[in-house]
Amino acid sequence: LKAAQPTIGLVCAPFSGGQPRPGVETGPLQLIESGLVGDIEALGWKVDFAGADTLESASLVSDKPDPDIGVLKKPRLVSKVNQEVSERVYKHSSNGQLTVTIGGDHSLAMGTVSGTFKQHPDAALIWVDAHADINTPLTTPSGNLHGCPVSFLMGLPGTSKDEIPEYAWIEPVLKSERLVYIGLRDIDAGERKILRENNIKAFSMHHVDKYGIGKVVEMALEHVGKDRPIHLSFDVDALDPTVAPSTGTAVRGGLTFREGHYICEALAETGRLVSLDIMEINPSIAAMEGDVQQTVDVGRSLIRCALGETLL
Ligand code: 4U7
Ligand code: MN
Ligand code: MN
Ligand code: MN
Repeated sequence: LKAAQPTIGLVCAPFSGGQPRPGVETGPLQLIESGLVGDIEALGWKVDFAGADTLESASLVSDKPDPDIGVLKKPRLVSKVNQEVSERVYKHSSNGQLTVTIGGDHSLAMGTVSGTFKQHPDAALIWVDAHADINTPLTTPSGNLHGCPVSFLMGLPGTSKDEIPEYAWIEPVLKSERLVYIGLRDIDAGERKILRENNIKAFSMHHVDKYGIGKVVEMALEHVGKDRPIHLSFDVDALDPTVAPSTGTAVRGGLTFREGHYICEALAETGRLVSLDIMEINPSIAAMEGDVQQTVDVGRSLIRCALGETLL
């Protein structure tokens, strides 16, 4: 009897409510239209995909008032969308599929990580980003929820059910020792304190320069434990802006094309990747002709590498 063909559960999350710049909600459709599903199938995977526009809550227009909670912007909408994303990711995950979620802004990781960890409570989270996205409702300087998903997943002060009942559905599933960052270079003062106080492992661009990406990924895997299922949440702004220009919060001095791809390849090689996010591609942001195509192409090739393309 032949084993069932391994399957990718593909989730499109056309959502921008976690940050102020319009356009990031069109990232997923661009990835699909450029041929992502065919890419994945060509690697031998089956693709379980409901369609690019099937997330009901993402298209909710602001016909309902959604006043700020403290400084948090669009808090109810972000919560609702993420609850739906969480259910979708969990459904794929519980069917034994490797889930790939394409965003959309990075607040969506509240949903993707919640859904993944419901099926794989012992998983590790590898967060590749220029930013730590660990602001709490009490520390966020912007009120933009794409800078806060990790704090909700860890249950940090300000995120509890009592303090913000709108997010009561998020379980604090993430332990600080199961989280590791790669690519950081723009961290807020409040975040720095949180990283230090919780002893969170973070490899900044300084560490990438010092040790090389190969050693950094090795140390990252060693830190979280070599045998765990892995959720990779990849914000394309981790890459240098010359590599991925079409994104909302670009910061110079980022990962090279190869460094970004190496991370995906090395995690594919472990055979333990259970969930992948590719977030923050914004096709409305372009300084030069070709920027959008370049960024979409990079997103596609990161996904292909994470799904085994370059394994020999
Ligand atoms: B992204 C920021 F203040 N830290 O909280 C904030 F610098 O998902 C940026 O990584 C967050 O792109 C960036 O607003 C969120 C800011
Ligand atoms: Mn970022
Ligand atoms: Mn991010
Ligand atoms: Mn961003």
